[in-house]
Amino acid sequence: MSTKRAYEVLFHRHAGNPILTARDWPYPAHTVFNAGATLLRDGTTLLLCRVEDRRGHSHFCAARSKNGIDGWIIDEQPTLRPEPELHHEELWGIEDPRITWVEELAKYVITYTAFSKDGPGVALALTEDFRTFERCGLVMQPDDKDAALFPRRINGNFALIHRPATDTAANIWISYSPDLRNWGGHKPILLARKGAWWDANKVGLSPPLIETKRGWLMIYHGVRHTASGSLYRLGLALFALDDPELCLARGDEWVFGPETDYECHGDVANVAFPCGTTLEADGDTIRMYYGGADSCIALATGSVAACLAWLDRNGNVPPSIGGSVAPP
Ligand code: BMA
Repeated sequence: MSTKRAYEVLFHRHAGNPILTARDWPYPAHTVFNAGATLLRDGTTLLLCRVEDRRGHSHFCAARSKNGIDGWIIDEQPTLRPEPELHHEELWGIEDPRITWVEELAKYVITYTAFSKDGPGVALALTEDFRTFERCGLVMQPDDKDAALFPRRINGNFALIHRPATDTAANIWISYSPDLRNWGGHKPILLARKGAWWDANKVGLSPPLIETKRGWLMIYHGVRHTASGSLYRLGLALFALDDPELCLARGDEWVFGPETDYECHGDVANVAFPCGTTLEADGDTIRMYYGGADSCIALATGSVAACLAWLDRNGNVPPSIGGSVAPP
Protein backbone atom coordinates (compact mmCIF):
# COMPACT_ATOMS: atom_id res chain seq x y z
CA MET A 1 0.00 0.00 0.00
CA SER A 2 1.35 3.40 -0.96
CA THR A 3 1.98 5.83 1.87
CA LYS A 4 2.91 8.69 -0.45
CA ARG A 5 1.02 11.82 0.45
CA ALA A 6 0.42 14.49 -2.18
CA TYR A 7 0.27 18.25 -1.75
CA GLU A 8 -3.24 19.68 -1.49
CA VAL A 9 -4.55 20.82 -4.87
CA LEU A 10 -6.12 24.29 -4.69
CA PHE A 11 -6.55 24.93 -8.41
CA HIS A 12 -7.91 22.20 -10.69
CA ARG A 13 -7.03 22.27 -14.36
CA HIS A 14 -9.86 22.07 -16.85
CA ALA A 15 -9.86 18.78 -18.74
CA GLY A 16 -10.18 20.62 -22.06
CA ASN A 17 -7.03 22.72 -21.57
CA PRO A 18 -5.71 24.63 -23.33
CA ILE A 19 -9.01 26.40 -23.97
CA LEU A 20 -7.64 28.86 -26.56
CA THR A 21 -4.61 28.82 -28.84
CA ALA A 22 -3.45 30.72 -31.94
CA ARG A 23 -5.10 27.99 -34.04
CA ASP A 24 -8.49 29.34 -32.92
CA TRP A 25 -7.68 32.86 -34.15
CA PRO A 26 -9.58 34.41 -37.07
CA TYR A 27 -6.42 36.18 -38.31
CA PRO A 28 -2.74 35.21 -38.34
CA ALA A 29 -1.34 35.06 -34.80
CA HIS A 30 1.84 33.49 -33.48
CA THR A 31 0.66 32.87 -29.90
CA VAL A 32 -2.20 33.86 -27.58
CA PHE A 33 -1.66 33.90 -23.81
CA ASN A 34 -1.86 35.97 -20.58
CA ALA A 35 -5.49 37.10 -20.92
CA GLY A 36 -7.30 39.56 -18.68
CA ALA A 37 -10.77 38.34 -17.69
CA THR A 38 -14.08 39.79 -16.63
CA LEU A 39 -17.78 38.97 -16.52
CA LEU A 40 -19.94 41.32 -18.60
CA ARG A 41 -23.35 42.44 -17.30
CA ASP A 42 -25.17 39.65 -19.12
CA GLY A 43 -22.91 37.00 -17.62
CA THR A 44 -20.73 36.58 -20.71
CA THR A 45 -17.09 35.90 -19.93
CA LEU A 46 -14.77 38.26 -21.77
CA LEU A 47 -11.11 37.43 -22.13
CA LEU A 48 -8.83 40.19 -23.35
CA CYS A 49 -6.13 38.01 -24.83
CA ARG A 50 -2.55 38.98 -25.43
CA VAL A 51 -1.80 38.09 -29.04
CA GLU A 52 1.78 38.03 -30.25
CA ASP A 53 2.48 38.43 -33.95
CA ARG A 54 5.46 37.24 -35.94
CA ARG A 55 7.35 40.45 -35.25
CA GLY A 56 7.25 39.54 -31.57
CA HIS A 57 4.96 42.52 -30.83
CA SER A 58 1.73 42.00 -28.86
CA HIS A 59 -1.76 43.51 -29.06
CA PHE A 60 -5.08 42.61 -27.41
CA CYS A 61 -8.02 40.71 -28.85
CA ALA A 62 -11.33 40.06 -27.09
CA ALA A 63 -12.86 36.57 -26.93
CA ARG A 64 -16.38 36.16 -25.53
CA SER A 65 -18.09 33.00 -24.29
CA LYS A 66 -21.45 32.32 -22.64
CA ASN A 67 -20.02 29.66 -20.31
CA GLY A 68 -16.41 30.87 -19.99
CA ILE A 69 -15.11 27.54 -21.19
CA ASP A 70 -15.88 27.03 -24.85
CA GLY A 71 -17.86 28.48 -27.75
CA TRP A 72 -15.55 31.52 -27.82
CA ILE A 73 -16.46 34.28 -30.24
CA ILE A 74 -13.24 36.04 -31.11
CA ASP A 75 -13.06 39.56 -32.57
CA GLU A 76 -12.27 39.34 -36.29
CA GLN A 77 -9.55 42.01 -35.95
CA PRO A 78 -7.30 43.14 -33.08
CA THR A 79 -9.45 44.83 -30.41
CA LEU A 80 -6.77 47.15 -29.02
CA ARG A 81 -3.62 47.73 -31.06
CA PRO A 82 -0.50 49.53 -29.92
CA GLU A 83 -0.47 53.14 -31.13
CA PRO A 84 3.23 54.01 -31.15
CA GLU A 85 2.69 57.19 -33.20
CA LEU A 86 0.54 58.70 -30.45
CA HIS A 87 1.88 56.67 -27.54
CA HIS A 88 5.64 56.19 -27.81
CA GLU A 89 5.55 53.88 -24.83
CA GLU A 90 3.75 51.29 -27.00
CA LEU A 91 6.50 51.09 -29.67
CA TRP A 92 7.11 47.37 -29.12
CA GLY A 93 3.56 46.42 -28.21
CA ILE A 94 1.13 46.09 -25.32
CA GLU A 95 1.14 43.08 -23.00
CA ASP A 96 -0.52 41.30 -20.07
CA PRO A 97 -3.84 43.17 -19.54
CA ARG A 98 -5.66 43.09 -16.20
CA ILE A 99 -9.30 44.21 -16.08
CA THR A 100 -11.13 45.87 -13.16
CA TRP A 101 -14.77 46.98 -13.25
CA VAL A 102 -15.00 50.30 -11.41
CA GLU A 103 -18.58 51.02 -10.41
CA GLU A 104 -17.86 54.69 -9.66
CA LEU A 105 -16.75 55.26 -13.26
CA ALA A 106 -19.17 52.72 -14.72
CA LYS A 107 -16.18 51.63 -16.80
CA TYR A 108 -13.69 48.81 -17.03
CA VAL A 109 -10.15 49.92 -16.29
CA ILE A 110 -7.48 47.98 -18.14
CA THR A 111 -3.97 48.09 -16.79
CA TYR A 112 -1.33 46.76 -19.16
CA THR A 113 2.35 46.72 -19.90
CA ALA A 114 3.37 49.20 -22.60
CA PHE A 115 6.72 48.12 -24.01
CA SER A 116 9.22 50.47 -25.66
CA LYS A 117 12.92 51.35 -25.81
CA ASP A 118 12.59 52.71 -22.29
CA GLY A 119 11.50 49.29 -21.02
CA PRO A 120 8.15 47.98 -19.82
CA GLY A 121 5.89 50.53 -18.10
CA VAL A 122 2.38 50.49 -16.65
CA ALA A 123 -0.32 52.02 -18.85
CA LEU A 124 -4.02 52.39 -18.30
CA ALA A 125 -7.06 52.49 -20.58
CA LEU A 126 -10.79 52.80 -19.87
CA THR A 127 -13.65 51.21 -21.77
CA GLU A 128 -17.37 50.63 -21.45
CA ASP A 129 -17.72 47.97 -24.10
CA PHE A 130 -14.30 46.62 -25.15
CA ARG A 131 -14.85 48.22 -28.55
CA THR A 132 -13.71 51.79 -27.94
CA PHE A 133 -11.01 52.72 -25.45
CA GLU A 134 -9.82 55.88 -23.75
CA ARG A 135 -6.11 55.78 -22.98
CA CYS A 136 -4.53 57.45 -19.96
CA GLY A 137 -1.01 56.63 -21.17
CA LEU A 138 1.82 55.62 -18.85
CA VAL A 139 0.96 55.90 -15.17
CA MET A 140 4.14 54.26 -13.85
CA GLN A 141 7.46 54.84 -15.57
CA PRO A 142 9.67 51.90 -16.71
CA ASP A 143 10.66 49.40 -15.44
CA ASP A 144 7.27 48.52 -14.05
CA LYS A 145 4.58 45.94 -14.88
CA ASP A 146 2.09 43.45 -13.35
CA ALA A 147 -0.38 46.18 -12.39
CA ALA A 148 -4.06 46.06 -11.46
CA LEU A 149 -6.47 48.60 -10.03
CA PHE A 150 -8.68 48.00 -6.99
CA PRO A 151 -12.39 48.00 -7.86
CA ARG A 152 -13.17 50.91 -5.53
CA ARG A 153 -11.39 53.75 -3.76
CA ILE A 154 -9.45 52.96 -0.62
CA ASN A 155 -9.72 55.74 1.96
CA GLY A 156 -10.73 58.19 -0.75
CA ASN A 157 -8.18 57.32 -3.44
CA PHE A 158 -7.92 54.90 -6.31
CA ALA A 159 -5.27 52.29 -5.54
CA LEU A 160 -3.00 50.39 -7.90
CA ILE A 161 -0.83 47.36 -7.31
CA HIS A 162 2.25 47.19 -9.52
CA ARG A 163 5.77 45.80 -9.70
CA PRO A 164 8.59 48.26 -10.24
CA ALA A 165 11.92 46.56 -10.93
CA THR A 166 15.49 47.66 -10.37
CA ASP A 167 18.77 45.80 -10.93
CA THR A 168 18.52 44.38 -7.43
CA ALA A 169 14.80 44.16 -6.52
CA ALA A 170 11.41 43.28 -8.01
CA ASN A 171 8.78 43.62 -5.29
CA ILE A 172 5.05 44.32 -5.24
CA TRP A 173 4.06 47.95 -4.52
CA ILE A 174 0.89 49.95 -3.99
CA SER A 175 0.26 53.54 -5.17
CA TYR A 176 -2.68 55.93 -4.85
CA SER A 177 -4.37 58.50 -7.05
CA PRO A 178 -7.33 60.87 -6.75
CA ASP A 179 -7.98 60.85 -10.51
CA LEU A 180 -6.17 57.85 -12.12
CA ARG A 181 -3.64 60.31 -13.64
CA ASN A 182 -1.57 61.58 -10.73
CA TRP A 183 -0.02 58.91 -8.53
CA GLY A 184 1.77 58.95 -5.18
CA GLY A 185 2.03 57.35 -1.77
CA HIS A 186 4.16 54.54 -3.27
CA LYS A 187 4.92 51.71 -0.86
CA PRO A 188 6.15 48.11 -1.14
CA ILE A 189 3.61 45.60 0.21
CA LEU A 190 5.06 42.18 -0.66
CA LEU A 191 8.76 41.44 -1.01
CA ALA A 192 10.52 38.75 -3.00
CA ARG A 193 12.34 36.32 -0.73
CA LYS A 194 15.99 35.38 -1.18
CA GLY A 195 18.17 32.38 -1.88
CA ALA A 196 16.49 29.02 -2.41
CA TRP A 197 12.88 30.19 -2.03
CA TRP A 198 10.46 29.53 -4.91
CA ASP A 199 9.63 33.25 -4.90
CA ALA A 200 13.19 34.50 -4.55
CA ASN A 201 14.31 37.69 -6.29
CA LYS A 202 11.18 38.49 -8.28
CA VAL A 203 7.48 38.57 -7.39
CA GLY A 204 4.56 40.22 -9.18
CA LEU A 205 0.80 40.48 -8.95
CA SER A 206 -0.95 38.01 -11.21
CA PRO A 207 -4.75 38.64 -11.53
CA PRO A 208 -6.41 41.66 -9.89
CA LEU A 209 -7.02 41.12 -6.16
CA ILE A 210 -10.12 39.16 -5.21
CA GLU A 211 -12.28 40.83 -2.54
CA THR A 212 -13.33 38.41 0.22
CA LYS A 213 -14.99 39.00 3.61
CA ARG A 214 -11.63 38.45 5.27
CA GLY A 215 -9.47 40.58 3.04
CA TRP A 216 -8.08 41.07 -0.45
CA LEU A 217 -6.89 37.71 -1.73
CA MET A 218 -3.76 38.02 -3.86
CA ILE A 219 -2.57 35.40 -6.31
CA TYR A 220 1.01 36.41 -7.06
CA HIS A 221 3.75 34.90 -9.15
CA GLY A 222 7.22 34.11 -7.95
CA VAL A 223 10.12 33.61 -10.31
CA ARG A 224 12.86 31.18 -9.51
CA HIS A 225 15.98 31.48 -11.66
CA THR A 226 17.58 28.11 -12.40
CA ALA A 227 20.44 26.92 -14.59
CA SER A 228 17.89 25.93 -17.24
CA GLY A 229 15.77 29.08 -17.12
CA SER A 230 13.07 30.67 -15.00
CA LEU A 231 10.21 28.89 -13.22
CA TYR A 232 6.97 30.88 -12.86
CA ARG A 233 4.76 29.66 -10.00
CA LEU A 234 1.86 31.08 -7.98
CA GLY A 235 1.45 31.82 -4.30
CA LEU A 236 -1.25 33.31 -2.07
CA ALA A 237 -1.36 36.28 0.26
CA LEU A 238 -4.12 38.18 2.05
CA PHE A 239 -4.30 41.95 2.69
CA ALA A 240 -6.54 43.97 5.01
CA LEU A 241 -9.70 45.27 3.34
CA ASP A 242 -9.44 48.85 4.59
CA ASP A 243 -5.62 48.94 4.61
CA PRO A 244 -4.23 46.88 1.72
CA GLU A 245 -0.69 47.80 2.73
CA LEU A 246 -1.14 45.41 5.63
CA CYS A 247 -0.34 41.80 4.73
CA LEU A 248 -2.39 39.53 7.01
CA ALA A 249 -0.96 36.26 5.73
CA ARG A 250 1.43 34.90 3.11
CA GLY A 251 1.86 31.26 2.22
CA ASP A 252 5.33 29.78 2.26
CA GLU A 253 4.67 27.25 -0.48
CA TRP A 254 3.57 27.79 -4.04
CA VAL A 255 0.04 26.56 -4.81
CA PHE A 256 0.20 26.23 -8.60
CA GLY A 257 3.09 25.72 -10.98
CA PRO A 258 3.90 24.40 -14.43
CA GLU A 259 3.29 20.64 -14.67
CA THR A 260 1.46 19.84 -17.89
CA ASP A 261 2.84 19.75 -21.39
CA TYR A 262 1.15 23.07 -22.34
CA GLU A 263 2.74 24.76 -19.31
CA CYS A 264 6.17 23.17 -19.65
CA HIS A 265 6.63 23.44 -23.41
CA GLY A 266 6.12 26.45 -25.63
CA ASP A 267 7.84 29.72 -26.44
CA VAL A 268 8.86 30.18 -22.81
CA ALA A 269 9.00 26.87 -20.94
CA ASN A 270 7.71 26.40 -17.40
CA VAL A 271 5.34 29.33 -17.14
CA ALA A 272 1.83 29.42 -15.64
CA PHE A 273 0.84 33.11 -15.76
CA PRO A 274 -2.73 34.23 -14.90
CA CYS A 275 -3.85 37.80 -15.62
CA GLY A 276 -7.53 37.34 -14.81
CA THR A 277 -10.11 35.51 -12.74
CA THR A 278 -13.88 35.46 -12.68
CA LEU A 279 -16.08 34.42 -9.79
CA GLU A 280 -18.94 32.02 -10.41
CA ALA A 281 -22.49 32.82 -9.25
CA ASP A 282 -21.92 30.83 -6.02
CA GLY A 283 -19.56 33.65 -4.94
CA ASP A 284 -16.85 31.11 -4.16
CA THR A 285 -15.63 29.36 -7.28
CA ILE A 286 -12.68 31.14 -8.85
CA ARG A 287 -12.03 30.64 -12.53
CA MET A 288 -8.40 31.41 -13.13
CA TYR A 289 -7.40 32.05 -16.74
CA TYR A 290 -3.69 31.70 -17.30
CA GLY A 291 -1.09 31.67 -20.02
CA GLY A 292 0.73 28.38 -20.51
CA ALA A 293 4.39 28.65 -21.57
CA ASP A 294 3.63 32.01 -23.26
CA SER A 295 1.84 30.00 -25.96
CA CYS A 296 -1.79 29.28 -24.97
CA ILE A 297 -4.65 30.13 -22.60
CA ALA A 298 -5.72 27.60 -19.99
CA LEU A 299 -8.31 27.48 -17.20
CA ALA A 300 -8.14 26.20 -13.63
CA THR A 301 -10.82 26.47 -10.95
CA GLY A 302 -10.39 27.02 -7.24
CA SER A 303 -12.41 28.12 -4.22
CA VAL A 304 -12.13 31.36 -2.23
CA ALA A 305 -13.01 29.49 0.98
CA ALA A 306 -10.39 26.82 0.28
CA CYS A 307 -7.71 29.46 -0.43
CA LEU A 308 -8.50 31.27 2.82
CA ALA A 309 -8.53 27.99 4.79
CA TRP A 310 -5.19 27.07 3.20
CA LEU A 311 -3.74 30.44 4.25
CA ASP A 312 -5.05 29.83 7.79
CA ARG A 313 -3.11 26.57 7.88
CA ASN A 314 -0.06 27.53 5.85
CA GLY A 315 0.24 31.32 5.99
CA ASN A 316 2.39 33.49 8.20
CA VAL A 317 2.21 37.17 8.92
CA PRO A 318 5.32 38.52 7.19
CA PRO A 319 7.58 40.92 9.08
CA SER A 320 6.60 44.54 8.67
CA ILE A 321 8.13 46.03 5.52
CA GLY A 322 8.20 49.62 6.86
CA GLY A 323 11.78 50.25 5.65
CA SER A 324 14.66 47.92 6.13
CA VAL A 325 13.25 44.61 7.38
CA ALA A 326 14.51 41.97 4.98
CA PRO A 327 12.38 38.95 4.10
CA PRO A 328 13.69 35.50 5.11
C1 BMA B 1 7.00 37.96 -17.54
C2 BMA B 1 5.95 38.66 -18.36
C3 BMA B 1 4.94 37.71 -18.91
C4 BMA B 1 5.51 36.40 -19.38
C5 BMA B 1 6.55 35.87 -18.40
C6 BMA B 1 7.23 34.61 -18.90
O1 BMA B 1 8.07 38.84 -17.25
O2 BMA B 1 6.58 39.36 -19.39
O3 BMA B 1 4.30 38.30 -20.01
O4 BMA B 1 4.47 35.46 -19.50
O5 BMA B 1 7.52 36.86 -18.18
O6 BMA B 1 7.87 34.84 -20.13
